[in-house]
Amino acid sequence: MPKTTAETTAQPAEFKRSPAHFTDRITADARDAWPVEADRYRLVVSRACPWANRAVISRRLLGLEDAISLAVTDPIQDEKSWRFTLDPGGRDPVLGIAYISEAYYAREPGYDGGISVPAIVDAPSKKLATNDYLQITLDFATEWTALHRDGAPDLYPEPLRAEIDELNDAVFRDINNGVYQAGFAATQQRYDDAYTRLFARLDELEERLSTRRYLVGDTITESDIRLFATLVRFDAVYHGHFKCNRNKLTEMSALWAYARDLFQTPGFGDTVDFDHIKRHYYQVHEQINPTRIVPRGPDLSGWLSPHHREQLGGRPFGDGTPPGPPPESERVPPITSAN
Ligand SMILES: N[C@@H](CCC(=O)N[C@@H](CS)C(=O)NCC(=O)O)C(=O)O
Repeated sequence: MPKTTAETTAQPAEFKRSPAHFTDRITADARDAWPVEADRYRLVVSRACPWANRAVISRRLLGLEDAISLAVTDPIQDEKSWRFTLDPGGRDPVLGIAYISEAYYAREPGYDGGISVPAIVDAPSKKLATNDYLQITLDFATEWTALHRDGAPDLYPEPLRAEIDELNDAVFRDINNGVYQAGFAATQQRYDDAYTRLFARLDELEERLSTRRYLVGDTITESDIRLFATLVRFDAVYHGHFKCNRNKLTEMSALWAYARDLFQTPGFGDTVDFDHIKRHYYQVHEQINPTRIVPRGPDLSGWLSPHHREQLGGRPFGDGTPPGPPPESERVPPITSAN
């Protein structure tokens, strides 16, 4: 099986996330020589990946679908990493490549670092522009504004940035990355530490979200996107596979209602493919699931149940409006009572 970032970076006693290697930014002023431009770049994601999911949600909320096209990889990597086996002939129809690594090598011949999604590829040159997952969504929100849809929300409002950044750091450390640290811990101590930090932070957010609809301010922001990407995977993957099992998300009433509220908001649940998520984690991380058996559960129908969070007020899109439905070619399988 392929080596994942998690495997290749797992230290004897601690899970280390490798820093993004290609940190160029795509900006309005082209300061890194990558100008914001419609119909030029391709956003390559796995629907399994929480970091990529953030970029897909931001793109949906901001209405950037027409500006930057989407390529979805097979959820199962092989020894050459993420591949386009879902596409006819096993090649991305726009880039003409079979593996995302080809765009990394086009950018830097001889590159031997990690290959990861999300990745933004410059379609004309077929070169990777950036794989800086922490910056991609912030730049969608603040640099791609000329290409936003009418009614796009402000996902990174200037007056709230300090609060958003501070919260995001804590959520990254203890939750987004915390679940990986628990799952890939190689010692009891490291696991215990990650588990303790994870649930302490979830308890804190449970409290915070019991009186407010969204994490910061009264509208959806970058912080909600980041937390959602982990929460939506929690019961399906992290609870069992990563041993984050003090309780399920469905047992934390405010967080569960908050996650459902977002899931049912256009731009969130319509980006989530539970089949890709489950197959990726359970089949690729062979060292923690040697049989590679993918569990049947959990029952997903609760994601569509009423959340009653409107009672807390809040204006999901601020002065803006929700996005329309996703393009036909980007639809994910709906939740049914069978899954
Ligand atoms: N680029 C970052 C974050 C993005 C990331 O970790 N993406 C995962 C998928 S969730 C990935 O592509 N890992 C490489 C692999 O699994 O082969 C990193 O290298 O740590």
